Amino acid sequence: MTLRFGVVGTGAIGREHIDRITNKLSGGKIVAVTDVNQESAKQTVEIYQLDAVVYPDDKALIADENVDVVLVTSWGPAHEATVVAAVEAGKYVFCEKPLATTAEGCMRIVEAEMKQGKKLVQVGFMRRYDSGYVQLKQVIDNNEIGAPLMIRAAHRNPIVGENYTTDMAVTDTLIHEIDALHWLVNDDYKSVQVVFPRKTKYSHDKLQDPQLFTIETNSGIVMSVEVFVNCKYGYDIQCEVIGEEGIVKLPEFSSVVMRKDEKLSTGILNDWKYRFMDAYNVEIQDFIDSITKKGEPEGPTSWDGYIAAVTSDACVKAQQTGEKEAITLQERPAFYNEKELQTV
Ligand code: NAD
Ligand code: NAI
Ligand code: ISE
Repeated sequence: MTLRFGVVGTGAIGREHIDRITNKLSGGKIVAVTDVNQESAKQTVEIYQLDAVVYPDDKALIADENVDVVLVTSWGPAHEATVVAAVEAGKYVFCEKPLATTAEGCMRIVEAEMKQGKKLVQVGFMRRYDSGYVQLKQVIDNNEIGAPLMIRAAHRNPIVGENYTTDMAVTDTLIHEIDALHWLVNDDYKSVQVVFPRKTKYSHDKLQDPQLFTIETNSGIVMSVEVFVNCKYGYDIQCEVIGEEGIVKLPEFSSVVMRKDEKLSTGILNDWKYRFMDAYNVEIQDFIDSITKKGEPEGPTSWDGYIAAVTSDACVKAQQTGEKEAITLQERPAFYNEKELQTV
C-alpha cells in the first residue's frame, strides 16, 4: 500500500520532506501540493518531477479523494485551520511544529480528532527520533544515572533573519526543547522564568538574543536552557542530564577529526536540515509505516502539540513579565493514554 500525500506549504521544510518521501523513503508518494505562493507550488512539482496536482488552496487539496495524508509545512499561524479541516475530512495529518500557535487552537484540534474516534495527527517533533536523544532516554529510563536532577541544554542557530522576533525564540526554536525535555525525563512542567543576558551586537531591535530559560518540573528537576540564534559559529544542539548516580550528555554530531597546521579540529554543522536529517527520515518513515501497518500514527500526538503550546504560552509570558510563570495543563484525555510512543 502506498500512502498518498498532499502537501500544504512548499517552502524550505516542505521541499525537504517532499524530497525524502519521493527519493529516500518507502511507502509514500506526493500526489498534490499547494502554497499561498502558487509559483512556489508549481516550481516544486517541476524541481522534484512530481506527478502531482497543484491546488489553489488547502481546502481543495483536502477534498481530493486521492489524498490520504495532509502534510502541513506552511507557516505556523496557518497550521490550525488546515489541520482541523483535514481531520474533519477524516484524513491523516503530519503537521510541522507548532501544531497551532495557541493552546486553544491545539485543543480545537484535539477535540476534532477525538470526534473522529481514532488518532490521525502526528506533530513534527523529530528530536524524539534522533539517535542521540533516543540513547539519552534509554539511559534515563534504565535508571543508569539514577533520578534526573538537572538538565543543561542549549539551542544555537548561526543567524536568523530580521523577521525573527523575541517571542519566536520560544515559539519557533525553544519549542523543540519544550517537547523533548519532558519526554526525556517522563515528567510535566511546573513553571518557567526567563533571563535576558547582555545582547549580542549581531541581533536587531525586535530580538533579545541570547535568552536563558529556567524551567522546573513537577518532581523538581530544574532545566536551564539557552536559546542563542545569532551565535555565528554554527548550528549547535547541546543537552546534558545530571542524575543522582551520573551524568549523560547528547553526543556531538559525528565529523572527521583533522590534524593540520598545528591544530586538532572537527567540523560543526550550520543548519537544522543537516543536523536532524536522519531524525526527519526516521520520523516520516515511522509515520508511514505505523499508518500502513497499524492504521494510526504512533509518534508525537495532538496532545503533545497541546502540551508544547501551553508551555510555550507560559514561556512567552515569562519573557514579558520577568517573573516565574506557572505552566498548567488540562487533564490528559484517556484517548491519548493508550500507547507509549514507539521510537526507533
Ligand atoms: P518556509 O517559509 O520556507 O515555508 C513555508 C511555506 O508555506 C511557504 O512557501 C509559504 O508560502 C507557505 N504557506 C504559508 N501559509 C500557507 C498557507 N496558508 N497555505 C499554503 N501555504 C502556505 O518555512 P519553513 O522553514 O519550511 O517552515 C515551515 C514549517 O516547518 C514551520 O511550521 C516551521 O516551524 C517548521 N519547521 C520545522 C523544522 C524542524 O526542525 N522540525 C525545521 C524548519 C521548519
Ligand atoms: P518557509 O517559509 O520556507 O515555508 C513555508 C511555506 O508555506 C511558504 O512557501 C509559504 O508560502 C507557505 N504557506 C504559508 N501559509 C500557507 C497556507 N496557509 N497555505 C499554503 N501555504 C502556505 O518555512 P519553513 O522553514 O519551511 O517552515 C515551515 C514549517 O516547518 C514551520 O511551521 C516551521 O516551524 C517548521 N519547521 C520545522 C523544522 C523542524 O526542525 N522540525 C525546521 C524548519 C521548519
Ligand atoms: C526552525 O523552524 C526549526 O525548527 C529548527 O529546528 C530550529 O533550530 C530553528 O531555530 C527554527 O527556526
